[in-house]
Amino acid sequence: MVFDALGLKYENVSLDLSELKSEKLLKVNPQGKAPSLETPEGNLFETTAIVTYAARTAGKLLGDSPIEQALVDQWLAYVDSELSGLVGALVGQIYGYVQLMGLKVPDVKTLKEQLLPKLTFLNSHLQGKEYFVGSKITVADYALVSYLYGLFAFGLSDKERQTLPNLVAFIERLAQTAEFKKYYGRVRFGQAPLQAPKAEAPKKEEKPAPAKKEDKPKEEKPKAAKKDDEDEYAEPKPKDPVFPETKLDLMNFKTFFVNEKDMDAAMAKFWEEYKEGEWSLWHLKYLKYPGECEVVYRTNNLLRTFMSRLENVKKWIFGTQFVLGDEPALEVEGCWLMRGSEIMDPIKEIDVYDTYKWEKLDPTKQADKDLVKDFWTHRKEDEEKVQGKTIRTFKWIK
Ligand SMILES: N[C@@H](CCC(=O)N[C@@H](CS)C(=O)NCC(=O)O)C(=O)O
Repeated sequence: MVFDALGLKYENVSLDLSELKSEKLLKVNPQGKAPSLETPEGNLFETTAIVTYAARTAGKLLGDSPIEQALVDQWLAYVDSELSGLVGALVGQIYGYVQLMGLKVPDVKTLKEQLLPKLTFLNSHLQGKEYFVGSKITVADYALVSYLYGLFAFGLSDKERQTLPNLVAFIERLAQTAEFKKYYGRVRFGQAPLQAPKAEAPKKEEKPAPAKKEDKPKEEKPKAAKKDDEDEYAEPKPKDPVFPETKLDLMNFKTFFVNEKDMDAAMAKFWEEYKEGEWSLWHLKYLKYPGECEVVYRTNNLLRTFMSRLENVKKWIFGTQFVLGDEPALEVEGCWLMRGSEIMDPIKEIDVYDTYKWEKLDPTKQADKDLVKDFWTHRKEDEEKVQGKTIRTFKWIK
């Protein structure tokens, strides 16, 4: 956001959690953490250092006088020391990556109790003000809104937000900027706080491995470091499905596709690597009940619930998922690449599996190839269309 606001040129590289400790990233940030910045003058880590470097380079967004500059530093330090840890732990649990990374943090309720007095303090500071420092937007505002938006959207109830009206107005003010819209889309506040998913979904009964086996499944080596017996959900892990061999490396492909600017080149590479049978392509459409999918923010909740169930199958799928159309006739649709030629059991076991219509695509048909392209090459919310319907919400399945 700050780089866009400053009009600086940059390249944004998205990484999967698993890539954080890769050799490539460790060269930029020896801690293997995001964000990190490569510059011709040297590499940087720590968000605050990165945004102040950018703002100093452009000579903007840092305050107009020594006292304003010091106040910007003050709020950046406040974000780092008072806010980021608590918000990161709370929102990180709701998003599920705290559990994925096995981090030990206090529960959501405890974190919220610690956060609410700080939010009240920030809310009072904003009384009668539009921005945190002076009368213009500064990097401090971007730092604050980055932490506050996720928390306000997914972690607080309507009632809690009502006690913090200046902060809600602040988020909505920042949300009008092109740079906010680019990263977060339209501002939306959930009706109720989202529940943090459990560390591991409770396992269903183990199914016998499929009879047909082209190649032997790899023997799972016991992982010495992981103490499953300490996990309250510890049960034998269901075996991974067995798939025919493939040369398409899904992890590399995802990184390539998501970052590639030339969509024709991205699609051409995909069709080159795609082999029917090793993989299959699916069009998904949510089966609405009357009264559902009428309002974007509620339909987003529905989409989010579905996405939160995909954690265990992500390693075998890639694609996009959308809320499409106009209120009150929205659709939730997606197009996925999936390992194997049929829908794998772990997907069929997802509790909301039956609420979608799953249509297998036939890439020998031009219309089905066009559909994949349509779903995978359009992302701009409220601007672009997919299947002739305006994109309201876009999500990668990756
Ligand atoms: N204080 C650092 C925090 C960086 C950080 O912890 N980033 C998280 C992602 S938001 C991360 O990379 N975690 C991976 C890890 O700790 O291994 C900053 O603001 O840049």
